[in-house]
Amino acid sequence: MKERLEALKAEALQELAQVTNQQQLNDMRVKYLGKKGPLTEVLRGMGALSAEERPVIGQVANDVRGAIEAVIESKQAEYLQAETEARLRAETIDVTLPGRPAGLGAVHPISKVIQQIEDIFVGMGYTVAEGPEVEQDYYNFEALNLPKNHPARDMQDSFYVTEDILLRTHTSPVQVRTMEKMKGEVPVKIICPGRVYRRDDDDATHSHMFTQIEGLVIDRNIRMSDLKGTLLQFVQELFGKQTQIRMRPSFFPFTEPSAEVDVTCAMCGGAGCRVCKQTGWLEILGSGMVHPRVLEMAGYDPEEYSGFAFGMGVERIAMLKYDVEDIRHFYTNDLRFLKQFVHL
Ligand code: 2NM
Repeated sequence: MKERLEALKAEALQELAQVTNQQQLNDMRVKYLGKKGPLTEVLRGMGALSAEERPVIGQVANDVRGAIEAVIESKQAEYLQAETEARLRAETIDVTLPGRPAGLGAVHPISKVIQQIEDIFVGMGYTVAEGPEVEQDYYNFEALNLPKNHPARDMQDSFYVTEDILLRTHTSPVQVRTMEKMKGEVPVKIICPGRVYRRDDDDATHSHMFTQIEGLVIDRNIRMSDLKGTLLQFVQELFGKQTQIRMRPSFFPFTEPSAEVDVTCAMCGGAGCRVCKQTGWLEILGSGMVHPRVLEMAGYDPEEYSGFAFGMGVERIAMLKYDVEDIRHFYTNDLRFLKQFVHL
């Protein structure tokens, strides 16, 4: 029996030496150490042995089992280590590789122009004021010298929420609210950027929603020349030092006198081109001296104080600055359009 065990050990160790993978090793474990294996069979036959032989053979059987197990365990450890190493190799991350470029967004051209205009006026000592887009009739019309049934109210056909509440048609109500808050204190020196709404049919140059920036200055002795000098300084910072302005008489219910302001066309320098329709001039601003009734309603004595105000459409300025031919490009959010402003 001892010889059978030694032969079994030799056979197992020789066969184990040929094993090259985990599957074969599992098979060997079952074959030699399993319940139906030869070792179990030998141990089961030990009952037939004499009392002297039994411990001797038992010892040999245990040694054989131990030797086979030792080889299997050592191979098992070898495979586990090889598997771990292969996994680490496969899952290695090279942290020194450059990252994938993150797509950079761009500031929307309208936001860009708002920021530029705000910077220019902040540089002149103005404060930026904002207010609600859903506004009361009083602030949008009444306080701006546009009483009920005034023809200018039809001129700016509005979006009404109720009989008394509407989407603001200009940012002037923010200026009225600011004057109210200032309670007659001077100077008032503000610009008001924001969205405004008018019931127009959309086309290449009109939108029912657009962006306006209005300015207001109130103090003692504010004159038309202050308005003119301010606007000249403004357009020269925005369009370039060579820019000139001209003022033409106009009408607004909330200013008297009123003037439209034209700038020399930056495209052709005033020679005449497609953009300025051969006139050399571009209309970009409405302006005037604040109407005494507007001052009075907002709590400023028109005998002591005067002011100027102006307003402009941001989209129109952005269209001129960036040579955009259709206002609807600003709202369509076509990435082919927006991406052109990444580097601007
Ligand atoms: C314009 C043209 C002329 C204007 C007037 C006022 C206020 F509130 F002070 F009366 N704010 N803005 C004004 C004047 C706006 O936009 C074309």
